[in-house]
Amino acid sequence: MSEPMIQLETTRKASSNGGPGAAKSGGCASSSCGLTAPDDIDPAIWERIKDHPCFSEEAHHYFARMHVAVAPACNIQCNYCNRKYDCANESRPGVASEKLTPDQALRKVIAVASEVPQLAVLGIAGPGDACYDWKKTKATFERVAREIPDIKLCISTNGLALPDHVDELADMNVDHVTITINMVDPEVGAKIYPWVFYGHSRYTGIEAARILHERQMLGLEMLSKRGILTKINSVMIPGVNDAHLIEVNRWVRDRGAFMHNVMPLISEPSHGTYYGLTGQRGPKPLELKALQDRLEGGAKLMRHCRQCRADAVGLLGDDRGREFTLDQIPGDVTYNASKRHAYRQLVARERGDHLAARKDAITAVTSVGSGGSLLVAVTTKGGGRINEHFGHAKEFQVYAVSQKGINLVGHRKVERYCVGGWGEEATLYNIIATLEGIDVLLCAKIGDCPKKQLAEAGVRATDAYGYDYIETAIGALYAAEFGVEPLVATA
Ligand code: CLF
Ligand code: SF4
Repeated sequence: MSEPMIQLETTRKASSNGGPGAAKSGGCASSSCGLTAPDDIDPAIWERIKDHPCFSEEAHHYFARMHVAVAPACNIQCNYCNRKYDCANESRPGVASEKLTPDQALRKVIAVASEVPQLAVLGIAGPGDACYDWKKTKATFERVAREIPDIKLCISTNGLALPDHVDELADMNVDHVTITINMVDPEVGAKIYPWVFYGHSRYTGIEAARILHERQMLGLEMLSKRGILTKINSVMIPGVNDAHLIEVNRWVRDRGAFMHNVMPLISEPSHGTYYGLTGQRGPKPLELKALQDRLEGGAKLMRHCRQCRADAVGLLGDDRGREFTLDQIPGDVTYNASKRHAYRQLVARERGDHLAARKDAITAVTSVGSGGSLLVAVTTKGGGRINEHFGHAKEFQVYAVSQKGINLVGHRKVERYCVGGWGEEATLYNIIATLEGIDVLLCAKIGDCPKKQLAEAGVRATDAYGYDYIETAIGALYAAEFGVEPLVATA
């Protein structure tokens, strides 16, 4: 296992001596700011989401989740799923995760919680359905809650068996639930679900989709009634449910959903799914973004989902699952809370500063008359800062900045450019293609060679804002581009 990161990487390298963002980073420098809810969030809700990397975009810079694949049985068939792999409702299709018994899962959670200070949430997200394979889900949560009471418990479900377990979820303090809802019209549903298994019988066609739809709506209403925060995942399937998801968004908002996460269908023929084998394509990134833009104003949108594995471990953009396979975990592992506790104290201070700096940056860009806009990619390894070198980045977070504010609009995964101290030419070529449409790339450090090739492709890359908060850097960049008044650091 690699050395855990307890410190936040906030320090500008000696060679990076300032640049436009240097004097502006940090917002309030005092550690006594503490952490209060952002202005646009009810403080009571903030308390419940502030450490959940999926339910709070801001939290995903600081906190990690881990999944344990303990519930492999499923009660429906989705046309984008091949049972050899993980549940594609929550996870990246085509991936087979390590399946565990509840006791093995407990061992793994203890090992991860002792080593990964950012860990805040334990999720059960396939393969299979956490509510249908309920005994194993429940046994896992009960064991883990006994050992690590402050870990948040989270499940993802297709919703068919959900109404049978809402009371127990509430009793177990499961405060975050995801339901995958791809349709509210059974005619659309019949094109997505060939069958469901319900009440000892198998149903097909429109009847199957109708049963699933009714159970999903009932489950959502029951969760809302008990005050459990519910996220809806929808898989965007062009030509099948893409336009229909606008109606889905309305239905779930009206029934109390906290958040809506529209995910792209991934349908590689090699995954062996019905859609993959019949040529059903997934949406292009710009089609997904266009739909998400149309959904703005309805149920709150999640735009930072990584479609992670069913055995993922770590920050959303940095899966450390391979470091924690069962064969690497001692049989007699005991929980050591010290790293998590130290990290939380550090983060509480840092986040207060980050939120203040973010607010300043957004106020600056929204309060000017410039009609300009930029699409900005950033490299980060957490902490809300531009603290990753270009050559080490495995993804770019993409922000849109305009008079509307500074908003995360997605991420783009890439292969690491620098391997063994050298940049790979073929990898750079792919990275440049991945960055299509990006105006500016901000990173902690970048060499002259990739910088020059990116510039030739129309992407201006700079490390002048290295180690600044992301929003502070983007705000300063916007100021430099469009003549906005520079930001003033809060005293
Ligand atoms: Fe896991 Fe899902 Fe809970 Fe998060 S993931 S069960 S809500 S703890 Fe998160 Fe991963 Fe996206 Fe899921 S980024 S796939 S939304
Ligand atoms: Fe596959 Fe998940 Fe659908 Fe079940 S609910 S068929 S595991 S994608």
